[in-house]
Amino acid sequence: MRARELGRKSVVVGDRVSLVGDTSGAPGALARIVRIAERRSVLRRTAEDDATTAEGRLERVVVANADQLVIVSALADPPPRTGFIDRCLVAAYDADIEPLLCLTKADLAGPEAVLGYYTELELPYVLIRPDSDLAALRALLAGRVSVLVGHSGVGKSTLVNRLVPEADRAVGTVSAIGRGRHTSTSAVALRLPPQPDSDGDPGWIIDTPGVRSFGLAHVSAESLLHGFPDLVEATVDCPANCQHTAEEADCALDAWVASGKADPRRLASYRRLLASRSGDGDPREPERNPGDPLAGS
Ligand SMILES: Nc1nc2c(ncn2[C@@H]2O[C@H](COP(=O)(O)OP(=O)(O)OP(=O)(O)O)[C@@H](O)[C@H]2O)c(=O)[nH]1
Ligand SMILES: [Mg+2]
Repeated sequence: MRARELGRKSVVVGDRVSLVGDTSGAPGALARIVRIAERRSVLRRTAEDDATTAEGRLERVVVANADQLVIVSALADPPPRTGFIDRCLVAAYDADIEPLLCLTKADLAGPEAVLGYYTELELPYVLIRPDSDLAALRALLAGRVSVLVGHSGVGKSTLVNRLVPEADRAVGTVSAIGRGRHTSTSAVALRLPPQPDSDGDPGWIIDTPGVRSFGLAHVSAESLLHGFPDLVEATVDCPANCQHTAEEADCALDAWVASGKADPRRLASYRRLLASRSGDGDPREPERNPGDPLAGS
């Protein structure tokens, strides 16, 4: 239990804490959390993008001390949303956590459309199908604390159960309209099992509940751009105080994209994010980009 001296400070999954009391872990043992160690990283999200609304100010710490953000997206059922992935990338770079794209349900659809959108990013990725060998993923998870984030029903818990056979995470079904049922309701950190071919630390994996969106009200407009490393270079040619919106007459991003140096869909996605922060975006489907496969579904 939390000690009273912690006050309102919350303890989140991934926190390193000091315990006082009976730390045997035996049934009935009681220990108090008396101190939370300084966090190496903090992954946050807000309920909405617009910091001027109450929802936008409602900030949640997803996990502490993660080294890697595993962005889990199904290739179908539910369809991938590059706008959502872009938001996760912004959050990862903002929190100084390395991103890894994990594309599940590769048995149902090909990854070409999603990977094509990210070609200029050198974003590490893994493809997962029910029978796939997980050695490449295990190698990327080794020695680090990784947190899985993604929409409900993309297969986060299914993957955790394969990586940690005794995890016994509940797995849900995806409804006819392609939405998961929010099967997981809390984040859980699990130690990955040691691998026969390696004596190093296999790392930790954190399963989290599916999220509908990934609000970024806590990220400054300037920091949003860090989620778009393929665009960032162009902005040195922008006039002073350029906001990089479509209304800026001399924003260098337009010429950058026009000359083929970046995908126009990436610029459109960045500008959609900028707009949603000022309350101008589409609040219903903030993470959907028009170019997404099955975007109309
Ligand atoms: N075809 C196929 N189905 C999969 C794959 N991975 C997971 N599924 C199915 O997708 C459904 C949802 O999986 P879950 O693991 O519960 O998804 P989740 O991301 O944990 O969902 P929440 O806990 O609601 O956030 C289950 O019916 C799984 O069997 C895959 O690689 N291929
Ligand atoms: Mg789950």
